[in-house]
Amino acid sequence: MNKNLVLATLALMVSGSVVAGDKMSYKDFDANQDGMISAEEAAASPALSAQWTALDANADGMIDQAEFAKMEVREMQQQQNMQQMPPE
Ligand SMILES: [Ca+2]
Repeated sequence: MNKNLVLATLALMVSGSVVAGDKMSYKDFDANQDGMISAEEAAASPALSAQWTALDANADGMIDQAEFAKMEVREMQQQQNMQQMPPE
């Protein structure tokens, strides 16, 4: 068996699991790298499309970096709230 092929397959498995397990960043969503996330690009992520209306604050049909940053801040705050608040 080709050793290089084995190594390439392993590398692919490792990088694939990193993408699946890690939170995606703005650049990962911006597939065509035009600096904006379109609805089409957001469709790659069910979580992102589910939040699309909330994310697109100025309703121009694109999510820019400022809008994406707001979502990240909101998510961080939610996580902090969950850690701080005692269960009801
Ligand atoms: Ca927008």
